[in-house]
Amino acid sequence: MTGKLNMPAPRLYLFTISHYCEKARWGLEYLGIDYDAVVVLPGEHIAIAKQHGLKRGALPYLVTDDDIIQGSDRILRWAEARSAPGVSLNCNDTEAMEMEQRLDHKIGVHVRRHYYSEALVEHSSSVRHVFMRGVGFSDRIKLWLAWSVIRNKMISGLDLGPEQGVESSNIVAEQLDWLDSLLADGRRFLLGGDQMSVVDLSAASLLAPYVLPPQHPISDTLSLPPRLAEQVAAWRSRPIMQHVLSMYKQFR
Ligand SMILES: N[C@@H](CCC(=O)N[C@@H](CS)C(=O)NCC(=O)O)C(=O)O
Repeated sequence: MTGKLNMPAPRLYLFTISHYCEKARWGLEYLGIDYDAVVVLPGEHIAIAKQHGLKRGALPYLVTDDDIIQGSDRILRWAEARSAPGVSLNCNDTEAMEMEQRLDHKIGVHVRRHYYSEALVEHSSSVRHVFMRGVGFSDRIKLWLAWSVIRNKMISGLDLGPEQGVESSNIVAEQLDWLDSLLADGRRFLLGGDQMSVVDLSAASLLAPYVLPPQHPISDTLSLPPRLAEQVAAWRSRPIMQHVLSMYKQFR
């Protein structure tokens, strides 16, 4: 992707595995904003963020000519302000913003903890495999060598384990009930109306790891660990999961 009028395109710093990063990528692309993706290694991400003057290492962030925008929600609002007339995700609608925050803080956090509590604790090479996607040979070696330290830091930093996995799974299930209830009146989109909004895009990207839509950029690389796969198979027919698949099919 290239910038316009010889201006470099903004750079989106991301982890390949992160569903928040997928949300930002999809949002930028849907809103027609050019960007260059910079895949960052876990462990190195804090130092890279510091080099950019950021206090926190959290990805995604977007580096533009004159600003750094950190957080998928802020990136989407930045992009919406620059999108072509008529192209919108309703990012500034008050109800949409409240629902997006709920999705980011409940679904986003607990889908991640649910997945990692089994995948990183019991099948950590499958997680490393995803982090390796999109990085060069020497970075792969670095990741390989540092993996046990990174894994342990993630396990303590994200508070992972069997009980925590069950706790997060229950929290996600409550949120799925809420999302199913929104769709119960037959609406096409979570916010109502006749266009995809930031609410659909957030719900879809943050829940996508459970159903791995074929249009998802890492659907061929990410695999669910066995118990999670079995649990999620029972969720697949839920209206919200069908909605996730449908949003990906139509808009990704
Ligand atoms: N609410 C934030 C969450 C971002 C977030 O938690 N990013 C994780 C990856 S999934 C991260 O970079 N963690 C590493 C860190 O915070 O140092 C967003 O929407 O961007």
